Amino acid sequence: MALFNIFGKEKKEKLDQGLEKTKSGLFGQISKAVAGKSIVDEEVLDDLEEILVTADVGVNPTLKIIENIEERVARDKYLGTSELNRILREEVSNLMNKNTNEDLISFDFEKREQPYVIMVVGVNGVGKTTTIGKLAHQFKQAGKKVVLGAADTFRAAAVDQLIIWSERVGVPCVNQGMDADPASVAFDTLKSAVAQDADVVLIDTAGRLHNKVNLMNELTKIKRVMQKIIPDAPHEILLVLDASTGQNAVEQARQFTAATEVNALALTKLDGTAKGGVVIGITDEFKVPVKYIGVGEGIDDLQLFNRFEFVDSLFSQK
Ligand SMILES: Nc1nc2c(ncn2[C@@H]2O[C@H](COP(=O)(O)OP(=O)(O)OP(=O)(O)O)[C@@H](O)[C@H]2O)c(=O)[nH]1
Ligand SMILES: [Mg+2]
Repeated sequence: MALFNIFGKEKKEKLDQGLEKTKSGLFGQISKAVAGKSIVDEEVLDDLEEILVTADVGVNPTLKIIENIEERVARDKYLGTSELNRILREEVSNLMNKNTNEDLISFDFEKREQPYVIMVVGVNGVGKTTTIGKLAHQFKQAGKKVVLGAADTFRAAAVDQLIIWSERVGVPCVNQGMDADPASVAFDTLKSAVAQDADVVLIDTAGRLHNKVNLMNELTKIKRVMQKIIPDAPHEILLVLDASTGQNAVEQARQFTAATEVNALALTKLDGTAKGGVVIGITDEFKVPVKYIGVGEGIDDLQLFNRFEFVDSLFSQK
């Protein structure tokens, strides 16, 4: 399988490392819950329920998982606690695979007539600009011509931050400085991308609070203006969520998906958090696919999300 090529191995190790805290939290708790017990009984299931909720899997997905395990226990009264990790792994995979979209395995894609436009949205500090830098790097590595657009003109230094990333990656960044009209920057960026026959455009936007109506209206305006150049743009509205905020990230996903046509999710900062279980809850609750995950601050620390690899890293015992 293409997943385990040379780069795949390094990538998998990075994912294993990134999920370390979630994993040790989850399995440490499970080991405690089953200590001295040989079979999965009511008490073990109660403890497991609490552990999953605490690991930020979310209440509804947790209940689904527990119900399924209860059914297995009803069928097999002597289900051993030594089986619990394997069973949990199966139930988590089933839950995550229900959503039938295929996971992407490469940043490469066929040449399109016009550039593929990704507009990146999300609240302050979740990792939008960093994700754009990392994505630009991945697309460039895949041989794509990338153009960035600095449409976060709201915060001092936001434009500079994107320019620094564009220099690191070696791709152009269209900007009009701070305080410029974001829609006008987006318009210029698309114009320039078309003129250069670019493959991918990444548009940074200001971190907006989902409950601020006028800021949401601004996103709509950016979109409308972009469509004057590329009628079906943006092709991807990528909502960036900070996994380390756990259930807050889920709440942001609810609000953004209700207010804008988000069609892809990126979950950042999976490294260093014990709240990685949030990925399970998000793939269960939203039809919008998790497409990218951030596993560190470095330029290479962004991966295409793959459910199989994720579950494997979460449950593999070394
Ligand atoms: N550990 C870790 N840190 C990350 C990751 N992604 C982003 N960060 C860090 O999160 C911080 C905020 O990232 P930004 O990219 O500036 O976030 P933003 O959403 O653009 O923020 P605003 O422009 O203020 O709305 C930075 O210090 C990043 O290095 C990740 O996957 N892992
Ligand atoms: Mg930013």
